[in-house]
Amino acid sequence: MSGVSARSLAKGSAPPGPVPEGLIRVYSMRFCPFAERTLLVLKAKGIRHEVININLKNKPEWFFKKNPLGLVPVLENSKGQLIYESAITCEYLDEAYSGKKLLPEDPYEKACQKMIFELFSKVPSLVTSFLRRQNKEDCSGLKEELHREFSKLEEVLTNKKTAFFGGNSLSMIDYLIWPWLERLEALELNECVDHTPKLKLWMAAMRKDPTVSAVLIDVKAHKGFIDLYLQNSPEACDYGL
Ligand SMILES: N[C@@H](CCC(=O)N[C@@H](CS)C(=O)NCC(=O)O)C(=O)O
Repeated sequence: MSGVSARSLAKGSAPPGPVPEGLIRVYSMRFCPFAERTLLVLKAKGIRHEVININLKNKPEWFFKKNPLGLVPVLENSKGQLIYESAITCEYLDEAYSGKKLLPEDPYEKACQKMIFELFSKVPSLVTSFLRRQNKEDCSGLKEELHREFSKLEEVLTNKKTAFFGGNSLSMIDYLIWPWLERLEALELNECVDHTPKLKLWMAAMRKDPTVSAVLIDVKAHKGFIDLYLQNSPEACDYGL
């Protein structure tokens, strides 16, 4: 019952048992961009993990004991410790596990990544507003706002003169931003990056990364999920299974 492609657990399901020694568990939802951050970091660092998908349209009662906010992602380790909020889960994984360090050691470089994270911070809610808009509602304002937010990211890449946001190799900040850019095509929002050539090159480079390509969901599946999600279907989280 665990695994990245397993059906989600819903209201009435039995709570999962303790996490086996040597594993970490992530409560996720297959199409959640926040949970994708955590999955990217788990994969990039080669951390042994299990995935339990949660039906977010019909949450199990026990899930609120894992995260009082009722949101995915949540990590649970074999000591029963729980960590929620995607950026916190990613930083925790980077600190708690050996292997490739995704956040820089240098305090200034680390601060730079956090500042870029703040520059990006309006994008998730803009994308959600776009997704939830009523069918015929004019979305040109939202598109303009996204256009402006992406200009800020373009400026970072232009000033840094590097292929990735943390330098010339991929690091934590790239994984934190990527899931929303992955969804642009499925949301028919590609025009919002027409004016940002460096961001487009970054997107192409991201797609080539083995971690990103392993975790990536294709456009058709994203669209299938979005259709069911907009219909408020309890099957949305399990689209395609
Ligand atoms: N700030 C949270 C946001 C997580 C979030 O919004 N997750 C969504 C799925 S993409 C969720 O769990 N939604 C359930 C709900 O809103 O009830 C984070 O960074 O982890």
